[in-house]
Amino acid sequence: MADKSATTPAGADEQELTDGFHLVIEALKLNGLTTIYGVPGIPITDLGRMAQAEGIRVLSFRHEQNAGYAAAIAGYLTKKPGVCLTVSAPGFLNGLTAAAHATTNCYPMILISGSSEREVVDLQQGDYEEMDQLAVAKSMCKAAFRVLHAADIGIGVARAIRAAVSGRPGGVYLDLPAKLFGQVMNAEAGKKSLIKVIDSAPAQIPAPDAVKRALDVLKSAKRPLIILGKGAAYAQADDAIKALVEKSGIPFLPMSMAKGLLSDMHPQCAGAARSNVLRDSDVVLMIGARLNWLLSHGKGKSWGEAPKKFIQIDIEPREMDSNVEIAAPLVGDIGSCVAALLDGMGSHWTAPPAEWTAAINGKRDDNVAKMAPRLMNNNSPMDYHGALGALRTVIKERPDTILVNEGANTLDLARGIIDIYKPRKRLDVGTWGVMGIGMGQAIAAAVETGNRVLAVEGDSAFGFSGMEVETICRYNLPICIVVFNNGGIYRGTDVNAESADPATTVFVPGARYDKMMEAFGGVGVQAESPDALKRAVDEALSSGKPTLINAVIDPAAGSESGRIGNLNPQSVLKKK
Ligand code: OXT
Ligand code: ADP
Ligand code: MG
Repeated sequence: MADKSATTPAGADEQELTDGFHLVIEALKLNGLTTIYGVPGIPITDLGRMAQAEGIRVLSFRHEQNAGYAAAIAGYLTKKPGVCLTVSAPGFLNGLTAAAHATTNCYPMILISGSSEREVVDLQQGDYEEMDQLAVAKSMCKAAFRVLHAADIGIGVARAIRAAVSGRPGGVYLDLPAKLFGQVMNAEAGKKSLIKVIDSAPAQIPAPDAVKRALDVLKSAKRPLIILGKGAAYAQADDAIKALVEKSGIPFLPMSMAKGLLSDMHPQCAGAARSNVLRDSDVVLMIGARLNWLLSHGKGKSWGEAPKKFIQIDIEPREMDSNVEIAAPLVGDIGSCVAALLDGMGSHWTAPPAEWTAAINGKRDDNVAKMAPRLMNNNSPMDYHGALGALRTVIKERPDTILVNEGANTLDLARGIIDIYKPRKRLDVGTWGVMGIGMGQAIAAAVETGNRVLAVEGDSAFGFSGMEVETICRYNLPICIVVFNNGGIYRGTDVNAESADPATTVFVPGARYDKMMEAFGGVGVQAESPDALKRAVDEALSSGKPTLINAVIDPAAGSESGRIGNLNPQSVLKKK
């Protein structure tokens, strides 16, 4: 309860009082939001202190963007909004990138920022960290709210929670002006003003005729395919999805973060025959995946010439027909939609034609066999395949480890090489292909699940959030970071022939990222061969000690932009 000597309403001497600080904390706790990721400062330093004193776990980061990425992935992993707390203007803007990222990726997250005085901000009189944050947030977030009165804090938090998790999840902004925290009110009335959100993400049952339509289209298929996206992983309907895939006998293609929803070793997994299944399938059932750039918008060369019919399960009706016609839209939550399909399939479902499944399995086995020898090399300096071959074995032996992955070559090759065995064990750059998610995701994964975390990072990617190694050491988290150090963005070999400045894509050669971890009391290791890398990672994951392994990769081993070099615009003028 608040100190009664604070600014009190008339006649308040006799009453028990509360204030904005305490109401925010109580509102979060009442709704089970017991972890905050953030950076302290005016006007929210005391909010963090008090939250910690009241039993909320408050993790202080070195930069708000990383705290925001942590909150966003916490939302993905738990289906509860992850909370990020920032100071006004610049801190808010740092956190906003992550809230926008959460919205883009459909992760539930609440960005709470302190803000400056409305009266001064609105007259643009130059307040400390002045900014109309609500206006800025509106265009980047799924929803944005401001609370001006202590009595409305309960409503504000409840609205933010509902907006973040119901329907298609996303990033929500909650603006709390500095003055709000000190506002005092009667404690009993304050308690009554709080809301425990009931059924924050209600089941959305699909319409029976939509289910029938979907089953009719699926039955008509000769070469069916199921695509699982990260929405399917988020939904935590793991058993129902496995049952649907297995009952249907249809090959499935996991999108990057849906790997492991069913094991990559599952006999129906077509991950290693990606091009073929996209090109040759005739009916595609999409479960929690969008036909965006990652699926070539559902058209063009990679989808082949033959006509294709799409069935799409999504909670967001407006997703349908976003890029191509959806023959059978199935709007609802994935758990309910998959259960309805299973029900409608009855006890006799005809498996897809054997020529189709055999062709896919043949291609998959060919690709796997082609890759196998490349993964066995013990070259020094390492190439990507040798290094990732070692990490692939680590994950096979420790399938509960959560893999965080960013970079270009480091991302694209790890995605194909490292098999994932369990749901939600692969976290990566997501829909935007954003660098910088690494340390925030690693920290939240460790905090939210208690599992070991292996972060496989390009040296450029790591640099975006590298200072958080101090945070990892401070909270003593069981995170092993492997920096794939090839001395640059994509490669470390570019040369600028025109001046003494280095080329734009290269870094200091031979850098020792492992020393950064040692600086804060963690374990640093330099690994120059796949065998040494495997030994070091095993030791780190066994001990649980914060560890950074500087994995020396041949600077010439990567390719421009990894697997997406085709997206680079080309100049019609000759390169110098
Ligand atoms: O079927 P085919 O024959 O085609 O074969 C496919 C599969 O069937 C097969 N496969 C397998 N074979 C055998 N065995 C197994 N197990 C197996 N599994 C699969 O392999 C192939 C390929 O399969 P894949 O990967 O599934 O298929 P494909 O065709 O690649 O899929 C297409 C996509 C689009 C779905 C996929 O490529 C994808 O998900 N891509 C995501 C790419 C992405 O998001 N990239 C990150 C952004 S790149 C760039 O923007 C970077 N920046 C700029 C920047 C960014 N991003 N952000 C910010 C805030 N600022 C700037 C920067 C700075 S990257 C970057 C840093 C890079 O440098 P680093 O040092 O960090 O990293 P290095 O490159 O390592 O130096
Ligand atoms: P990926 O990148 O793996 O292809 P996307 O992020 O593009 O996945 O797509 C995820 C989709 O899942 C989004 O369209 C989102 O609306 C949907 N989604 C998220 N949660 C649910 C849910 N519980 N039920 C149904 N659809 C969901
Ligand atoms: Mg690199």
